[in-house]
Amino acid sequence: MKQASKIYVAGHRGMVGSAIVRRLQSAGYNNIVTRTSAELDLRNQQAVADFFAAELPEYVFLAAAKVGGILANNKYKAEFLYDNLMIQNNVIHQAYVNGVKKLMFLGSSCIYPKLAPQPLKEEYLLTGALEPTNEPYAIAKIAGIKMCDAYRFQYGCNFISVMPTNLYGPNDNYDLHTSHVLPALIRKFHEAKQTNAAEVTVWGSGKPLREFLHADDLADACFFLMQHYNEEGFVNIGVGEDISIENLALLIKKVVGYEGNIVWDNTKPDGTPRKLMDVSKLKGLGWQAKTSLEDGIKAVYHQKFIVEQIA
Ligand code: GFB
Repeated sequence: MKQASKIYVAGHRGMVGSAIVRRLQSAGYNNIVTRTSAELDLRNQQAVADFFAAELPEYVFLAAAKVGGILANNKYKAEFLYDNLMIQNNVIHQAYVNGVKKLMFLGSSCIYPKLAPQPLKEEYLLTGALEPTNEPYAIAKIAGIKMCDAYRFQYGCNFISVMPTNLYGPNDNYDLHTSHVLPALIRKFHEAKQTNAAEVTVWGSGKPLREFLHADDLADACFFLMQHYNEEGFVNIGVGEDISIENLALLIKKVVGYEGNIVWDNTKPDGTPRKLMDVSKLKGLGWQAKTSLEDGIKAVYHQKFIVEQIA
């Protein structure tokens, strides 16, 4: 990938795609092609075929997806399966048809079996049943990995896959019904502090363990792997450490400076008990995350609720 190469970042308005665009631009890559979902519906086969034939990108980062937290995954199962399969089938196939030199497909740690041994090694894929709350999303992402591998095997395409752990960062979703836990808790504690609320409700038991990676670290890893990984299978991207939801809530409460109580809502699902990535493959290739969880939470909280609200 050269600085003048034509690079299509699918999903450039999302948290992941926007972080990849920032990373490319900071390295001097300025021939970046983007389309909003209003300009190009990636679920539309003909529209995607026309776009690729007209633009002929050399490299593709496939960061467009329908994503959401545990409740959104559980509620919109049909959309999570249909939208994601259509987006990735269209983009991966047209990348092949139009001779893209290299494509990176981004998945998620929820592809692993619900009760897989921890930490999650790449080889644990398809060794057990999936977590029911996000099975449709996971099935779509597993299909994406297999599609990249099949196109490599049958057509010789250099299509690679990476599986990030739970992410947070700029341009995250803060809608309390559809977001992931980290932005949801930042918003809940911030609003409770502002209104002097006596308590904040956090879903589930607080016992599940999750690993959190800053989107800028993810983008850096993607930029690195786009240059150094050219094989079938996939690479986990994570920090290699996790935290209970209870301790995450306490950390966010501290960062925000909220002094009330936490109440647990056990009617909401816990999801997978634990999904800690084994990042030895990534480390072996020469990459490691930089941002500590506390620093990352401080940065996103400051940007979202202090800087943006003053602006
Ligand atoms: O981040 P989250 O929605 O997704 O939830 P998953 C993680 C944990 O935090 C669950 C708890 O145990 C939630 O019950 N939690 C506590 C909350 N309070 C809240 C809250 O206010 N909002 C949310 N959203 N959670 C998703 C998958 O799983 O992770 C996707 O559904 C994807 O497919 C994504 O893989 C990365 O980590 O459980």
